[in-house]
Amino acid sequence: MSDRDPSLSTRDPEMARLIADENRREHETLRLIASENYASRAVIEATGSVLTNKYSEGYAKKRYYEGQEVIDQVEELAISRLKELFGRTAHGDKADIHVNVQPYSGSPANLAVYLAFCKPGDTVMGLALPAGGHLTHGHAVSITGKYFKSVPYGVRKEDHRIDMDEVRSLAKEHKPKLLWAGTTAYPRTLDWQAFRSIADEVGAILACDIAHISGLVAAGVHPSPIGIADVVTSTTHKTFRGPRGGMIFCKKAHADAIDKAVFPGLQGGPHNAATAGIAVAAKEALDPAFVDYAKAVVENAKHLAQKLVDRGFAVTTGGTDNHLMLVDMTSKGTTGKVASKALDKAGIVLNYNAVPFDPRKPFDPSGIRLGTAAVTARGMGRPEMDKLAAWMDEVAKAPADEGLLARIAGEIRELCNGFPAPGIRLG
Ligand code: DSN
Repeated sequence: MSDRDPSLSTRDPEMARLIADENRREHETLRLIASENYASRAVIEATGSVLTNKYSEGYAKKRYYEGQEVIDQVEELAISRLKELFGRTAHGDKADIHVNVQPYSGSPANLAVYLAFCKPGDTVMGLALPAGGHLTHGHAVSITGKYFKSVPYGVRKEDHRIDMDEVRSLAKEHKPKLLWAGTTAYPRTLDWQAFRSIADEVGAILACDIAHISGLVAAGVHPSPIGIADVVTSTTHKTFRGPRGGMIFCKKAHADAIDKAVFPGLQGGPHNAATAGIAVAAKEALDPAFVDYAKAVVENAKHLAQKLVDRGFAVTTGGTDNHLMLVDMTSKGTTGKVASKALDKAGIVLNYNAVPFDPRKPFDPSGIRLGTAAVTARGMGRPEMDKLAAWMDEVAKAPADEGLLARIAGEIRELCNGFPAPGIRLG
């Protein structure tokens, strides 16, 4: 059998080597991209299983192909675990939570919301991308900005926080069909009730995108919009620590519209191996240790933000309430791109990012974004955040000093050896 079905390293040594290289890279660098994490070995095993072979268009007990006796259980297990997990911190009637685990990722989940509730040309509102929103919340280059009339709201110039007065006045003026609350680069707690009351004042559907913070929401470390919003979307691979995928929570009154929008509206067969990985991640998040993890993510982020402020970094809003922070590198005499490329060489992996009211272009902006979800998954804490702030300071002062970058990369490799990452297999 092994001759007919050889292992990856025998069948395709080139790809096996690339995967080994990525294992090593992920082991020996500090992963600070705020939207990334380490999925556990168990999640990776489920995601790399034979479940990938099966087509199962439809939903449990209503499929378009035979042979679903296992897949139905996989999907139902994922849904029941997510209901239990997110029901813990949801508002109102826990029995009124419907879950769809079939979106391929966060963007398709968000598109399903448009398909369920809007017609092309309808007005939608979301946080502007340069202020920390997401492409699919109506940005001009996204289908959501091309097929819908998008009215973006922003953050205040003085404190870079979402201006709920602006949201209300724009909503009253433009009467959106759909109001998005959700962010990809915003370090502060979102006031779901405030969004709810604005949506109610203008008769809008309220959709909350918790892709970045779903692990924090599940753990009760960030307030939950479930039970407040009409619909809540998320990816499954950020603070939630699952495989790449998407999920949608909604009130039962919207279940039919959401399910039909996902399939057959937007997608064909669900990615069943990803669904299994989501179920495993939900089981892991139901463990009390996950609450400790989520609290540690936020504590590390707050600590790191303060250490960066102490070293003269311009952290937007002065700190963070969640897992991420945005830093304007202008005061350090450099740009986001120069800094992120130099930090990458030094083993500190993050992304360049626009900061609010950034005078520079999105492909060469002023800031960087970083988050603590992945380093916390390795067990790192305050002492490692202190070291990280010191290394970042050194790099920011001399981003072209190749010797310095190589020295720090070596120190980080050594640090990482003491903090094995979940799911990483060094061959
Ligand atoms: N690409 C994700 C992020 O980095 O925030 C959002 O989809």
